[in-house]
Amino acid sequence: AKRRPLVAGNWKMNGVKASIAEFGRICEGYDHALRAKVDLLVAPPATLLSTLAVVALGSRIAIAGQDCHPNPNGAHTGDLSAEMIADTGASAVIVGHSERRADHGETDARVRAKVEAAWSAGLTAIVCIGESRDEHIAGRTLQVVRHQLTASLPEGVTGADTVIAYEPIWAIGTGLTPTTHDIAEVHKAIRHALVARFGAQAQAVRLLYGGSVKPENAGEILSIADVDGALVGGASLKADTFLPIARAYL
Ligand code: G2H
Repeated sequence: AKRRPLVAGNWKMNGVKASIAEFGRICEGYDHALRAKVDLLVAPPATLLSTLAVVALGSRIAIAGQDCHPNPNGAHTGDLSAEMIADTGASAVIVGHSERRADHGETDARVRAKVEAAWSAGLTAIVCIGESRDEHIAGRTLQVVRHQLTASLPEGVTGADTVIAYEPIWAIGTGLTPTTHDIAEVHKAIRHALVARFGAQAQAVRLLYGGSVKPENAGEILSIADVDGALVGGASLKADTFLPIARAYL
């Protein structure tokens, strides 16, 4: 199965009204040549979702939330439901990012419930998994990642409703990246586990690498077999660093 690459930007807790112009530059830079080769997505903070969804109209850049609550509504002060995310014009939502797992104690079971909520709202779930530094050093990466996959994904995953992002926690925002050999090995194991559980339809699920992706290393990382794109944090905040990552596909 030939999967269309996806370069996704995760703005995390960055971005105010002044950032709308920068997003406009990202849209302008997503030209005909890039659109022919790669999908682009930006996940801004929730305060900018509706605005960026409007700015993105016509550019074909997808907008995503960074998290959603598992429940459809109710007494959950400060939370957003998947339906609310979809209502802004977003088409996807990131769930289970390691920063959410760490800062908010999110378990695999809760991530799984969020994936189901995302699907119910018609959103594509971008599910993040990845091992810690200690697990990496102990050589437990594949074991940890396989377990997270099993526990974080509901039944019925397809390429249309789910994207997997492999983000080694020790590589996030640190400037460190695994070797291309290590990334290839983990992505191969993820693909294998997905197909074993969900069958042939899992061949269409895109597997992104995340963690300190920048223009300087994008070419090497994005050419690895079974890497179908990137989840980009810091480098997604500026058109000058985000677009060159996508251009690795030209
Ligand atoms: C990993 C990544 C994007 P960064 O969290 O989700 O962030 O590219 O800044 O390491």
